[in-house]
Amino acid sequence: MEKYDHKYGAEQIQVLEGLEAVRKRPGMYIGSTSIRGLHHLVYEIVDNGVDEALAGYCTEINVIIEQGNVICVTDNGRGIPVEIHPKTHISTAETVYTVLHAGGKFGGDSGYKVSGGLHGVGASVVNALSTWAEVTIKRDGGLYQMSFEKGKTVKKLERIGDAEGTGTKVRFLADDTIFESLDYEYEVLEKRFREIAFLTKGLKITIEDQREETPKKAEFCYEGGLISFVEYLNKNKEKLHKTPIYIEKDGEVPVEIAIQYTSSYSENIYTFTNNINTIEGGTHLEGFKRALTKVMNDYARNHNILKEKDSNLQGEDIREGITAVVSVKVKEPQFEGQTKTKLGNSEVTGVVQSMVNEALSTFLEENPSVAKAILDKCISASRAREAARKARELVRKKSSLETSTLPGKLADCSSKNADECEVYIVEGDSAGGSAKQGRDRKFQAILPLWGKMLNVEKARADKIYGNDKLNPVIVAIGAGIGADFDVTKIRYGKVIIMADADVDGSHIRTLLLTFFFRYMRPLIENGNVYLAQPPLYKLSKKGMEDKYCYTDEDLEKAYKELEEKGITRDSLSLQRYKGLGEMNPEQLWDTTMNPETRILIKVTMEDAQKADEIFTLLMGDEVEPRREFIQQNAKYVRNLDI
Ligand code: 0R9
Repeated sequence: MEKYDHKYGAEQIQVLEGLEAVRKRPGMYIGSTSIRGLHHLVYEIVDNGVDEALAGYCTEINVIIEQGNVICVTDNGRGIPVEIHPKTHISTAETVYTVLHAGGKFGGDSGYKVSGGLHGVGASVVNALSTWAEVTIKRDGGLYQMSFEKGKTVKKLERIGDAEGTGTKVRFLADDTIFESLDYEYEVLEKRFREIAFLTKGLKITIEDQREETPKKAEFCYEGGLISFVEYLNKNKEKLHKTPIYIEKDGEVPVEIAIQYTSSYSENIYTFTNNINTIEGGTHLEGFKRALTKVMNDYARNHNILKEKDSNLQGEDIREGITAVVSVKVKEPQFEGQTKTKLGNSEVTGVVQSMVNEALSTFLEENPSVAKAILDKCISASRAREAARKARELVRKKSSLETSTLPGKLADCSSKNADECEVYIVEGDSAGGSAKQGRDRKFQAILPLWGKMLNVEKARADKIYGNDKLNPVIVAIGAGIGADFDVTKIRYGKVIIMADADVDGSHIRTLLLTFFFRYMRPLIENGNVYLAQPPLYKLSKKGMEDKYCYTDEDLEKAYKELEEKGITRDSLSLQRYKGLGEMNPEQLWDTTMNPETRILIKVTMEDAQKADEIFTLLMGDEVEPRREFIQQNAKYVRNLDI
């Protein structure tokens, strides 16, 4: 029997059953028990502080990753209420931490907003999934504290001293029997807090990682809110107008939008609902796009930029080069889609649409030079689209004439079942040769690429079709390109980029990923793109099976394991692979192509924003930020081929 059992009444038993359910099925509450779910715990607690900021009482939130992966979050809000709650007969603070979904309901008419959605599952879920948690509250001149183990109260809320000011501090250690790992990724948390700071004008968020000798730290506070967000996203791009366009409307569904056009060819619209990144878009995005298309066409007509004979600009013409952030607050958000990141509330479309219609047309009338710069760009995008259509027709006609002309360099596989087929896109002819010999020709195809690739960041669609480097890739995959791309037609379930672990290899990887990202995005979204990981080292010794190592850590581990078996470092011979070309076909099969033993890294879209940033940085016009990035990251580049 647990020693606290005797204290619980009927209500408390229900509470315990609730939290037990969370521990039994954590995935239902936080999505997964992977690192993603682990990070959700932190977001959950931080969100409570953000809600207090939105209510107007909190100006600062501090997050610390302490040694041992303990998380400490502090806010300077009013402090969670400490008085006995009339319904549960325990303190409100303890109620919030032990009753599922207690958050907002117990806040009364305090103005406390429930964020809901992806997070918003409540502090009690974090508590249930933590080995221990401790909450300290400063309120009414007192310092209060309570603590928990696996969601159960081990120390009830009590006043432990006096305090100046108000606020809440939460420390917790996630349960390592529930989560796959407790190793928080500083960069992921940092990025999310930057995002929250952009979305919550004026709120200061700090993060500190104390796990290593030299702690990492960052501080975010943006008085400009979404304007600062768009400026940040565009920092390496050439802007068409100096300040972002900003529109805002309060009401049932508060909407806030910032827009800035750049000379780039990509479209970057980020949408948020209650501060949650709605990666899959939804009704707010729909409303925004509709209004944007209408306002721009109306303006162009009214100012004779589009003549009577001209057809309307299409949405995609109008969105070329746009960077926008759309943020809405919805009382009862409905999230749909594969990852529950698509806003479903239908009433939001009209709200966003009419406010953008009104505010944006006023803006354009008042800022004719900005309007002209944007519309010039839209018109040239429209012309390029027309040229691209013609080029595409040509490619299509050609390929239907030259019946199933697969690229000459492609060594295709014999199976026609896309689900089991894979194509290795290999850099260089010599590696291509080894791959062709080493592969299992039943299901593995090889497409060698050579020479300098086209930089797709700097080219519009009409230059991509018919490009002699990219065309073989398009034809081999067999599902079209751009708006015509049909992921159900792909000829291979896995498109695997195999390149050396050196600078040239990384160049070709980035170029191909840029290409897929811009022109075959569903291929990435559908999880069909992979990176092969060739080994960096081979350890060998007479009479011992060769051991391949894929990272420096791998190598260290292998040395240690072998030492435990009495094999000394000196007795081993170490080969460092400089490139794929150095491996014979059999080695290439064993290490990089055999599905039983190889390591493949799946390319995900989760971070489209980050990908776009890096692509733009590495491929775009601005030289200085690129140099900075390379200098900053040079230390991470292993095995530079010098
Ligand atoms: C460090 C992370 N911060 C929090 O978890 C946190 C929750 C919280 C809060 C209130 C203020 N600050 C907070 N920080 C609060 C106070 C009052 C009303 N509503 C909210 C008030 O003073 O009247 N609460 C979150 C839920 C609750 N409080 C409540 F349900 F207990 F009211």
